[in-house]
Amino acid sequence: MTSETPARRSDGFDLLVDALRVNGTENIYGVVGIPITDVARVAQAKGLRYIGFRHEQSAGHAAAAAGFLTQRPGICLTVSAPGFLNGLVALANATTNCFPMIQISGSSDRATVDLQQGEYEELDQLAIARPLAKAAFRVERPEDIGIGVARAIRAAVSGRPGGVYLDIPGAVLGASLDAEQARRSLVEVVDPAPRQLVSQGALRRAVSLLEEARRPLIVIGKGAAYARAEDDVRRLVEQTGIPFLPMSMAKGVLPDGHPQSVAAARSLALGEADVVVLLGARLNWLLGHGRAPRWSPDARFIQVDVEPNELDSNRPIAAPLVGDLVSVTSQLVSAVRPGRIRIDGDWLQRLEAKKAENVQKMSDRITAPVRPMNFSGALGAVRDALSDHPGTILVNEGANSLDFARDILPISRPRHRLDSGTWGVMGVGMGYAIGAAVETGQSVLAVEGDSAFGFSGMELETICRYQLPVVTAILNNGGIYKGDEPSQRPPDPAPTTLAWSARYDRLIEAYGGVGYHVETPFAAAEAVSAALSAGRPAVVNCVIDPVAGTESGHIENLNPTRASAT
Ligand code: ADP
Ligand code: TZD
Ligand code: MG
Repeated sequence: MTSETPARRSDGFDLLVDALRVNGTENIYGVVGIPITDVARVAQAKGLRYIGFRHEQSAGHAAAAAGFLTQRPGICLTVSAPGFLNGLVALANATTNCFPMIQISGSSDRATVDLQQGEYEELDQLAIARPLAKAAFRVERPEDIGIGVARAIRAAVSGRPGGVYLDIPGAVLGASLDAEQARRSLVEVVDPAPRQLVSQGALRRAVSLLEEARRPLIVIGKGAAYARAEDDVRRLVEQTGIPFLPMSMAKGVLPDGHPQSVAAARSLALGEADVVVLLGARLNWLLGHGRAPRWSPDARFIQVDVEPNELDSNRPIAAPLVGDLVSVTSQLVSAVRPGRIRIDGDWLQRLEAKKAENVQKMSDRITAPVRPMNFSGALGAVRDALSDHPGTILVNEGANSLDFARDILPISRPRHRLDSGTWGVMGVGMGYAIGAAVETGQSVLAVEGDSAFGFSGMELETICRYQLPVVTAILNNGGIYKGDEPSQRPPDPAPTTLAWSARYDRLIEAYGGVGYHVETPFAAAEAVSAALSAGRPAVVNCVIDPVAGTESGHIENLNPTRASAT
């Protein structure tokens, strides 16, 4: 233990915390136990914040959120074997979403683990983490902790960001070494994510394509949000007059209320665009792989991405621009001559008309006097409450709860929306909310399906223990997608059914937070508003009609049962 270490000596615990500290780490998320408990104690003693969770997966998701929000890798600390495995979903999810994080795990004695002699928490962790992470390293000597942490940081944030695994055996943490030697082994990473400009040739190719376009479209992805490219993206959009479409976590890079947003005419914009500029967005399943029927077969693409392998992954890219978004977008802004961008006025008018039509339809759904309330009614109320708290960060997961909230809840600031992301994963809710609250100090509203919430619900205790300004609104329709499915084997409930009568509001009361149980949009608006104003931990259990919702939400086409039925 550090307090017993003579001044001239240091140890692995000290060194690990110092190695993180010299690189700007302020917060560590984790669950303690053998052999890493003292990492957390030493971190606190040296002024870092340690946030202790109830499950490593949520700690990992918090670290990933920290990475996305700060451009510094979030740190997740886990114990060996089971704790390590619990954290891996978050590490893999961070890698999939291109968020920088580092999972640092203690591990058991190498000699006995490698001979499979039945060590306490025996597992070959490095081998298991490697295929799930962007990079994976093990530190075998205390004097290598500094360089190991430096390697992990650079790997996490350089190029395409991702999750990095760093394995530190207990013996390395406990090892003692000379304090001066320890100090000299620390490494401060210089320029971990260097700027990357594109060549004039690549730029000219892109600009001439834009000048040929008649129905151009800019698609903004979460890579642009992460890159903090909002100023350059705004210049590009406003100077060219090109309509834009945000991917879900890119909402707020430009405000949803921006006149050039065609989010409310998405299908029309995708289907008819002839030249598309992708700014930090992949042509994966979320964009129909860039293919018909979602896109015109004749559309040509300009793609800005830091990862060269991303280009041509689904569809040929006519003008690749490989570099960081801030540099490349500002290069584009300087190179484009706005007078030479000629957009078909008729197309813009049709986009406007479609937007107006869809906005009206949504407004009708929100105000329809439906009882029990449905997703639209409840989320219309949440939207009203949020309008008085514009700095609130939104976390969102579920199926219908995700689809409806993405459309109904406007986001007006960059990096103010975190959601199920590229995998459509459930379980990010409380972890993302905690990470966002800790890193930014701002209020967080987590809008959760009742199923989605269950994956990380025990972290309500963490939220209360640290008194974080997190309000969780649960859209409780009594099930996964829906709560009204008849069972094939009574008295067991159907596979999609959950307890509709569950009083999630009472869960948080057990930890000292405030619970609200609401059955009308009016009550929902009052409760969310009061909870956000109080800035204290709260749960709003919104009772939604169990018949509301569709199976798999908006991605029913990916469900083999349903796809064959239609
Ligand atoms: P979305 O889901 O919002 O469409 P994706 O996660 O599919 O976004 O794509 C994000 C893309 O952004 C990835 O291909 C990633 O390589 C890229 N990216 C991440 N950071 C940067 C950056 N700083 N500069 C350029 N591209 C980036
Ligand atoms: N497990 C994990 C880790 N991720 C998943 N995406 C799923 C399971 C499958 N799944 C979905 O894709 S959405 C969902 C599950 C279980 C929950 C939907 O129910 P909900 O939302 O209550 O959260 P709605 O509003 O009822 O649709
Ligand atoms: Mg549900």
